[in-house]
Amino acid sequence: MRILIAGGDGFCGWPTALHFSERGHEVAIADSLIRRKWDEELGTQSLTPIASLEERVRAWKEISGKEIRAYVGDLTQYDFVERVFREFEPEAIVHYAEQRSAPYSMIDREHAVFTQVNNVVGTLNVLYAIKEIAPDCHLIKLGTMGEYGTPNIDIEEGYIRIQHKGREDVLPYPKQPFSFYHLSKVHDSHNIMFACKAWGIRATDLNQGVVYGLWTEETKRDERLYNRIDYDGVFGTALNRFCIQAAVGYDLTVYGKGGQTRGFLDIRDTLQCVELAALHPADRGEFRVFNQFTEQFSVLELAERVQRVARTMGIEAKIAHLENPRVEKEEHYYNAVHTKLLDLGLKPHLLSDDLIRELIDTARRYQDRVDFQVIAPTAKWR
Ligand code: NAD
Ligand code: USQ
Repeated sequence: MRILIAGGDGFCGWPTALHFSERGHEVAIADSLIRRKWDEELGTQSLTPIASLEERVRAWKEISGKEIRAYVGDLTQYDFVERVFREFEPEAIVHYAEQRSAPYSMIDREHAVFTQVNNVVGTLNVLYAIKEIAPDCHLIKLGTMGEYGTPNIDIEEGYIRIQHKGREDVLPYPKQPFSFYHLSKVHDSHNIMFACKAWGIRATDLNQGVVYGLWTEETKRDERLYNRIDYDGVFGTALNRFCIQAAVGYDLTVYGKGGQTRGFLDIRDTLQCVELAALHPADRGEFRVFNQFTEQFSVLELAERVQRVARTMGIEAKIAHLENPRVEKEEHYYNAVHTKLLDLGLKPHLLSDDLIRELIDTARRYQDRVDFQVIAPTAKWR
């Protein structure tokens, strides 16, 4: 299959590109490399050292004998998207290329506007490129579980059957997103759903939970293939942050009570899910929604788990309950359905103490790269 990985220089995108290439697919990456600029803007960097995209692709060729084409450009520029589609003629596109941090989108007006323009316009351009150049191309779009928020009823996979005044319909599940970033994903979902209906595009929206872990089979093979992992207060996410904090002796940053419950998954399962979606494409005109996570945890549960595993490694990690910078429920009901990917054959890597130990070990190895000044949360919702 000819598969385009938009956002292929990022945390999920780079290992995905290698995963598909290893399995014999023809892979191209499209990325503006803007994520590396946000590191500079925020004065932070990946815990692990990462090679340039050019070097990554060259190293992969040397190690595997396989070629990955790299297109550097911005999806918000239609001439770029058009060129990539005309030259590469993708049969599927995995679209990761968005500003993905909720705190970044809440820094101020400029960051909120940037996030929504970047994400919504980029996705619209991809939809037009599919319509005009590759109408059969399957759009595999990364959405987020955060589109749903935390309603006091079970969360379904994309749609809910509703009875109202004696009539019944299956409608998009109500959305109560957590931030301007999460809102951008809702806007994308609406645009994609409409394009499927109007133009007969095939699309799968993967409402992904929080991704943890770092290493995949391919990224382990050589230093030049290492993936990025974020620990800072803007791009770092809950479990990965806690492991790195434990390793460097920084109190684990639980926001408020820590009763916030979310869906989580191992990065190796991100690759599996995206592959399953690609191998079982949506029909023409179909807008499929899968909830992409494997387990639910509260933030405090994860911090306590990291604390326990760290203790077995001789580390006494403390938990700090920081004032919550976000507006969110700290105690709530949460039960989200996630069976569609399991039905397609997903074999989850459930959270293990070994994975936590491996992350703590990795963080110890690179502890000199950790800057304590960027760990605390800075963006405030109020
Ligand atoms: P990331 O920031 O590491 O990677 C995103 C990549 O997209 C970067 O390399 C960036 O340079 C590129 N990009 C951004 N805007 C672009 C544009 N306009 N044109 C071209 N390239 C652009 O993010 P990630 O953690 O790999 O997340 C990938 C996707 O998965 C995102 O859409 C995110 O919303 C979604 N997601 C991530 C997580 C998670 O925990 N990391 C969880 C759920 C969903
Ligand atoms: N949290 C803490 N301490 C921390 C970091 C986070 O208590 O140090 C809490 C947050 O308040 C929140 C929860 O942990 O309640 C999750 O926060 P997060 O930063 O780990 O993840 P989030 O902001 O939700 O965003 C991440 C990705 C995003 C993706 C989303 C999936 O950055 O791209 O869409 O996870 S989901 O959470 O399902 O919306």
